[in-house]
Parts: sequence; structure tokens; C-alpha cells
Amino acid sequence: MNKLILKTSVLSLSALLLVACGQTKKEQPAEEAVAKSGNPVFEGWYADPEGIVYGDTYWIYPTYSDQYELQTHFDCFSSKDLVNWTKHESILDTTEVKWAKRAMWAPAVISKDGKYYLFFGANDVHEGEVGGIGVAVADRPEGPYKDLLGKPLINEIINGAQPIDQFVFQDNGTYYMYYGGWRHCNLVKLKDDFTGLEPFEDGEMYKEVTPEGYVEGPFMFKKDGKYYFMWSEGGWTGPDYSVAYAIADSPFGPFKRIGKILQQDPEVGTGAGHHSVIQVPGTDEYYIVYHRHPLGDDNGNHRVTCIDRMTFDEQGHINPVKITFEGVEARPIR
Ligand code: FUB
Repeated sequence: MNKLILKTSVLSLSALLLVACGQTKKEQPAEEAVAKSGNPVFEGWYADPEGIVYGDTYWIYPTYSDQYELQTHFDCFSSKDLVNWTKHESILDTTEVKWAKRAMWAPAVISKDGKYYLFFGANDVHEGEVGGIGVAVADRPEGPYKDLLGKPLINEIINGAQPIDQFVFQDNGTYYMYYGGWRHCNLVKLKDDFTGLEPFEDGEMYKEVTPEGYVEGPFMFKKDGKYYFMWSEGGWTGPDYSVAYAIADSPFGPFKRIGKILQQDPEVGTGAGHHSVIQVPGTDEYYIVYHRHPLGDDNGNHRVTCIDRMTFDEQGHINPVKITFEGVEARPIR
């Protein structure tokens, strides 16, 4: 859904010419059209967006946001400039993942050795049930994805963490996965081929790394040698859903909560949360990709995917994000 946003320039070229010619016509502000993404960036109910850059293309992998029984597939979206988005339909669904019946949630994606991996949650799993975190693989970012294991990668509830909302993070050649709902977050180490977990050096398989206020939706990125750990707080169906963060010296934490950086704006949208971060390759430009509820809509499943700029202060702290209707300007990857 692209929108032409009208921008008022201070002094138009024609006004300048009139002044140069000594004419006294009063300056008229001119309007020029600037293409912006608009928010939401694409149509439809989509939540938990994971943004990533593959080559010269931006990709977003969201949850299809509906009743759990109807969450049986994933779509994804690609763009060369953040403004124009192409939908790729049904890249993975329950006909391919035999153990997944419902509630397919919150993709985490990564490419490795020429393959594309999509980690996902399924079945809203509880103790004694089949479900949890699965992993699928494809030859192209837009799929089709195939279930890698034929069973969940993590089915059990460990340290009180529901196995959902995984985020895969590569650091110095090691692939970690943060995950967890129900207010608990675990860190695990993935095998090199993503077919299972590996113990940490101390023999532990699951390290609980839950920060204060954590509910779900962990995300990690590294900047200037520091580890920025982010997560969602509040309830995702309501207005108070939001994102907070910590900065640590290691992927293991400790993650001391610094504060919220994304939350509702009663003039723009509510329940802004479950985000991811896109860094434009080779630059210090960052975007936050998140979902929010449209104003005045109290259906908890009505979540839309939005993008806004994310900036830092001189100390490296994340500035509070201003959520907008306009979204972001075109930003091709050069
Ligand atoms: O979309 C389903 C669930 O809602 C996600 O797994 C949670 O993080 C919340 O956003």
C-alpha cells in the first residue's frame, strides 16, 4: 500500500525566480510528492514481522493474524526499496508440516550455506501436547519451504518458557536461538545444520536469560561490539503491548532492562510490539518492523505490520521510536 505523501518545501524554484526578478509576488509554499511506505506497509492482518535483508532485497516474514484455527500458513513480502512490496503467498503451511495443526506463529529467518531457513512456532503448545518450535528449509527466500525435521525442534516446556517466538542469532560463527513465551526466555545453541541443539561449554542445554518485564518476542542485534537484546512486554491483544531493551557485553547477558522504546501512540495506533530490526547493510541506518492495532479496533487479532526509523543517541542508547502513519521513505540497497 504505497502512499504519496505531500511535503511542503520552504521555497519553490518559481518563487526564487520571482524574487530574483524583483517581483513582489508573495512566496507560495510548493507541494512536492515524496513516495513513502505508509503504515501499514502492506495490506492484511499480519503480526510478529521478522525483517531481513537478503542481497539487495528487504524481506518481511510475518504471522498471518487470525483465529488460531485459521493460522495454518505463512505468507512473506519482498521489496527493493521499503516502499513497494510484493506478496509471496503460502510459503509454508500445515499440509507440509504434518505435526502443525494451528497457530503457526512468528517466523525467524536466516540464510546459511546457500539455503534459507524459517523457524516457526505451531499449535500454541501446552504441557503434554505435540507442537512448539519447528524449522523449515528452502532454496529461495520465497520458498517453497520444507519441514526439515518432520517433528518439532523444541517441543518441551523448559524453565517455564512456552516454545514459541524464537529468534536465531549468529555470533562469531555460532548459531544461538533465543525463544520463549509465558514470561520466560531461554537461550540455546543450534547444531551447525539446525537439526537439533548442542550443549554449551558448561554442558547446559537451556540457559534462562529472562530480563525484568519480559513477556515474549525476543530479538538480538550487535552494534559497536555491544549486544542489544529486545523483547515485548504487556498482552498482545491489548493496547499496552510494547518493546523494551537491554545492552550487554555478551550474548548470554546479563540483560539489565534499560526501558521501553516502542509503544502505543493514542493518535496513531495501539499495542505496538513484537518487532524486529533491519540494518541497511554497510550503514548505520536502522528500521524497526513491528505490528500494531489500528485505532478504534478492539479485535485482538487485528494487527498490521508497520515500519519506522530507529535511531540511537550519542551513548548508543536507542531513542524512543515515533510510530507514524507515513512510514519510511524509499531506501534502495546500493
Ligand atoms: O501472533 C501470535 C503471538 O502473538 C506471538 O507468538 C506473540 O509474540 C504475540 O505477538
